[in-house]
This record gives sequence, structure tokens and C-alpha cells, in this order.
Amino acid sequence: MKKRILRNNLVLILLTGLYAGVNAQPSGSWRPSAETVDRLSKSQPQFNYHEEKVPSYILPEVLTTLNGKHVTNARRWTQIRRGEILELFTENVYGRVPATPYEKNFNITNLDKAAMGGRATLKQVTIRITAGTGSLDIHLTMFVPNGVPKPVPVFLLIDNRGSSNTDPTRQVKSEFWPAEEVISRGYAIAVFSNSDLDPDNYDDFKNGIHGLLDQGTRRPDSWGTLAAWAWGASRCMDYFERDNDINKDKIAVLGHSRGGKAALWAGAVDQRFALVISNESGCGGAALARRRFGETVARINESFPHWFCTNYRKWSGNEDAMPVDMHMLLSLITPRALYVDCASDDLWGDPRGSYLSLYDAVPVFKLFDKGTVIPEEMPPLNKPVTSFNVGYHIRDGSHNMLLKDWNWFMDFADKVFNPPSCKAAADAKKKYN
Ligand code: GTR
Repeated sequence: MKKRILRNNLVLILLTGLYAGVNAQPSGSWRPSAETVDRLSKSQPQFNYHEEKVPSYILPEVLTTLNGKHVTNARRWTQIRRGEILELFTENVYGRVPATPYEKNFNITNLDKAAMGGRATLKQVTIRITAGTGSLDIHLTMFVPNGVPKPVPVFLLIDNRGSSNTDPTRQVKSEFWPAEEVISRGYAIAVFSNSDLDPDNYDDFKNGIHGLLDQGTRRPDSWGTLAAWAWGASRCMDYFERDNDINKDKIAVLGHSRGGKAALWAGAVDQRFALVISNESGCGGAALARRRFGETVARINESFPHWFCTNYRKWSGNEDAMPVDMHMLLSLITPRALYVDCASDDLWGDPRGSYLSLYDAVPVFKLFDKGTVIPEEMPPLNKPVTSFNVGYHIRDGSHNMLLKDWNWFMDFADKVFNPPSCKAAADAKKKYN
């Protein structure tokens, strides 16, 4: 029996009316604070921050094929439906990578086996993409923990914040890329800058990887900047496959905000990523577009016309006609692991819409792990909810990626990866404390 998802917000509001407008309760489901709703509504009256004003909507059915057949098992999902949804997102949202042939080569430009006071090995790798007479370099920086069993899992960050967060010398440290903490838990940590692939501005796709690989006139479904960043993550994956220190079956890709949108698309396209983490990715990422809460499709197309393919503009102010919604993007991560998070003050990124998106993707995860279940109501603040290959948390505070977030990512990765290196790191910690 197929189940249509029609979400009428009135029901939700009646059920949860007692909590409405109250600050998040430690034991109860998270609600935005009345003060935040009020402040944002006043500063941006053209956007909706009120749950009761979210329109009723019907989501496209994630488990019904284009010819109307209901998908009831993992085989049919993998053989038929996954490909259909991937194509819908390629055509309508992120765009198509050109078929231009290119070569890639990998060059370790810096190797320091005694980084972080001997606790890690630093590797800096240049990934050179060559097409015709042109080339482009992706600079991958990574730390691998010393003294633990190899190969180890790795977290790859698609960095959209600039190199001050990812200092290879470790003179400058940042919670955005907490290399020491990740190493101490037995994971490798890696990063590349999104701007290596495509600078984050609208230049009519002349620079970056577009300048190198695009041929002829752009089409409505030609790839945008988010797809270029995601493509960069896959080239880093190509490198990891050649590095014996890295467990190629335990590679996580993650990103913050626009980087989180790119991480989701990277994980959707490239099934070599075993874990995908979307940190506050919001509109065009994890958040359901049909809710029109906080940032909308129209607004994102206006402010960032280079992020998506041109076809995506068809859905500006026209969300109900979109052949997809973002729960379908999340479903493309099955049967691998997916973690989504949000921050309590970041209503622009629609924390509830991101949670519901995950909730609405669960039927697909269930095809692989029957017992996967998360409640329809959001978890309390700072209390992750996880089940088999899915996880979510809402952290207190503003739009950012902090150590607190990373600790929950690693707790989840411990469960889904269960790597010997983490056990060794934990044992070593016990020994010294
Ligand atoms: C905002 C944008 C969001 C999000 C964010 C970020 O301005 O509206 O979609 O991507 O930037 O990347 O920090």
C-alpha cells in the first residue's frame, strides 16, 4: 500500500500547541524560541518564520516509480527508483557534469610524519585535473592519526569558509575543522577548498572547473557551482582510493551550509562515500522546499544564481510543481549512512523542514534496515536521535559548525563504522588519563 505524504500543519499545531512559542524544553521536542521567530519575522517580513503559516503540501512519492509502480524492496529501489530520482535532481536542481575527457594526477607535495607533536601524519596532496591545454589544481590537506591500526576512516570537509579554518601548521585552530580532536578519536581528517573548483561568485561559469571542462553553450541542465564542488569531493575520493592509510569503505563527506548542500549532492552522485553529513544545509540542501520556511527557492536563485542549474529557476515560487523535494535527495544516500543537523537560531535554514525531510526519507532506509525509525516530532535540543544509518541533531546556537557538532558526527561514525582505530584511540586515552 502506498502512503501519500500530505502534511497539514494545522494538525501539528493542535497537537503541539502547548509548546508553541516556548523556548526548547530539555525533555521535549525542540521548538524555535518565540524571541527568534519574532526577531527574524521583523527583520525579514517577506519570509515565513511561523510554523502555523507553513502551507499544506503534498510531497512527491519517493517510493513510486515514474510509471506508477510502488517500490517495496531494496532491489527495485536500486535497479529502478534510485536512478530515476538521481536523474530528476540532475535535470532540475544541480545540473549535469559535462562529458569532456580529462586526466588526473596526484602529487604529495608535503609529508610530515611528526605533525601535531608526533600524533599525526600531515599529507598535502595536489590533485591536478588536465583537459586539453588547461589544468586546475585541487589542494587536499589531511592529517592521519599515528599509532593506531591502519587503514583508518576519514572525514572529508568541503570547505566554504576559507583557509584560516584549516591551517596545516596548526598554529591557528578552529572548531570548524577540529583536526586535533578528530585525530584523537582515531579518524583521519581532510579538507579542500570549494574555491579550488569554482570561486563562489557569478561569473557566467568562465572560471574554475567550468572554464576547464564546459564546452559549447550552456544548457538549462548544465552543472552549477554546487555540482562542481561535489565533483571536487569525488576527485579527493579518487586520491583516497590510492592511499593505503585510508579505509576506502569508510569515507565520510561533510560540509557546512552551502558546503552541506554540496556534500549531499556529492554523496547522492558518488556511492563510494559511506557516510554523508549535512551541517545546516537548509534550502537547496536538506530542507523541504515545499514548506517555504526561511530561505525559499526564489530567494536562493536570486542571491546565488550560479549554485544550481538554470532549470532550478522554474521552481522559484512554484515549489509544488517541482518533480522532487529534498527528502528524495536524502533517500539517495541509502543504503549508506546519513547524518543531518541544524542549529536552533538558524531558522533561515529551516531546522524542522530538514528533520521532516529525513523523516520522510526513512521509508527508503527501511528497505535496507527494517528497524529504522525516528519519531515525527523533532528531538530535544542537543539530543541527537539516531537509528541504524540515519541521525539528526539540533544544536543550540547560531549558524556554524562547532566541535559540539563534530563530536556528535564522530559518535554516529563510531556506530556506523566501528573502526579498530577508534577503539585503539579510546584505549590509548584511557591509558593516559
Ligand atoms: C546563506 C544562504 C544559505 C546558506 C548560507 C551559507 O546566505 O542563503 O543557503 O548556504 O549562506 O552558506 O552560509
